[in-house]
Amino acid sequence: MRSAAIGLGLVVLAAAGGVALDPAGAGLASAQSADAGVTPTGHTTSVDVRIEGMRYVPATIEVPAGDQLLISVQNTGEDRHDLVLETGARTPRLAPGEQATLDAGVVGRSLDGWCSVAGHRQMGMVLTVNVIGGSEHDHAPSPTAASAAEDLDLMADPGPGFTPREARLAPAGRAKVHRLTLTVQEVEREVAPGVTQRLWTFNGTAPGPVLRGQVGDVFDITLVNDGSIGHSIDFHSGALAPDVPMRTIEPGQRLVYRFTATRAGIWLYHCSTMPMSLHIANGMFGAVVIDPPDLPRVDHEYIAVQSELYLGPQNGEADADKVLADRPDLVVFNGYAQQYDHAPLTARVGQRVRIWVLAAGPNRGTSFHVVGGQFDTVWAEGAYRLRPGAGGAQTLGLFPAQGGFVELSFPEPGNYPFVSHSMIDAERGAHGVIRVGR
Ligand SMILES: [Cu+2]
Repeated sequence: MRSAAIGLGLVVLAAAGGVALDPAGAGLASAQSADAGVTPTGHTTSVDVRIEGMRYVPATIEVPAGDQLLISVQNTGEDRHDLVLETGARTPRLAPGEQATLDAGVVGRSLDGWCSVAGHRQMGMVLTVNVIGGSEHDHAPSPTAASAAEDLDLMADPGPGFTPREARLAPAGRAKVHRLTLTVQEVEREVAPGVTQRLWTFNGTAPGPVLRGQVGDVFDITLVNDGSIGHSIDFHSGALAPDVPMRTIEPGQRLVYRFTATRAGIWLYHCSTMPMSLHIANGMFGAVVIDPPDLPRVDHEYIAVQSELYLGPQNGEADADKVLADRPDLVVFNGYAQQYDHAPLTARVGQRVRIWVLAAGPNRGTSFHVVGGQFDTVWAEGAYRLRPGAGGAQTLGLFPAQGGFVELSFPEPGNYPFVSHSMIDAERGAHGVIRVGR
């Protein structure tokens, strides 16, 4: 029993180490689909491919029809990568400096290859195997699972397990040093009625936790990567050299990121591992609120972080092709489509309400508007744009990664929707309600 367990451990270790050759399994399986009925020559073609950054060098390799193809892959980059052929033959994930040999079997047709780390193929990590004297390159796309967007119905009610994300923003408190561990966790979360995605999160939610403090506070953050690929974090709320604290860490690793919040704002934090578009789209973002000095007390303080979702299959990760094409299925506040239609924010007539807004993206800004309301106060990107006694404002316009707050009070009871007045985004889920009572 004990020796069997140890033996198994060794095999797994060797595969995870990335240097193990799998002479039988992968090679035989791929030979059946790569040979296209060609007569084997009995020769072997060996090719060296280096990974440099997000590229295979060379990116095109040639093999005579009927030869067995061995591809030696050396990862000279700084992140983990692999090489997968359309036949399913693959290397393990290779850490920087590691090497593995992929046995493509006997090759009788041209083949596509790519890196299977999320988003890397879309960033150009593709390899073409051209066969000389074989059949034409078959560009049949690999079959993909149906998108969860097909199950999307924004008129539907959320499931019985639905709990709205708390939009009420707690006061900053008195601590001058904020110590927090942010753990990257891959979790399945409902993002719209009937639609669940496998998100990459900071501490299990997207957006991640809201941090709040005063100008001069120190934030001592430990990032732990419990995910399955490399991740990182970038806090806009502190100025520092990004080289070390914003580095990508591999699963199982941790880093310490310490910054001083020297300026007020509602600041974005996000994973900055490539492709950032995909890492943010799949849940890796959040807000740091640093209060302007002498921020007045109000009756209600809310926060709305807007982001997009590019739906992959049910329970799957974001669709990297949709991210690349800038085609979101949903635009949402605080991670769930129209959640405050189902669970409205509340206020009373005449009370002052402050709403902090952050456009987390990855790609879309917001034109934040309250239907039936007018803002008498607008603060954005470090300064008041409008204060009571001057004019009024109808929207808070924010580019991606910008933030601010608005203040207003309501003249009479009713249900006041809040939206991004980029109307297609309101119709894609950036919509909620403030229920105003007497
Ligand atoms: Cu990430």
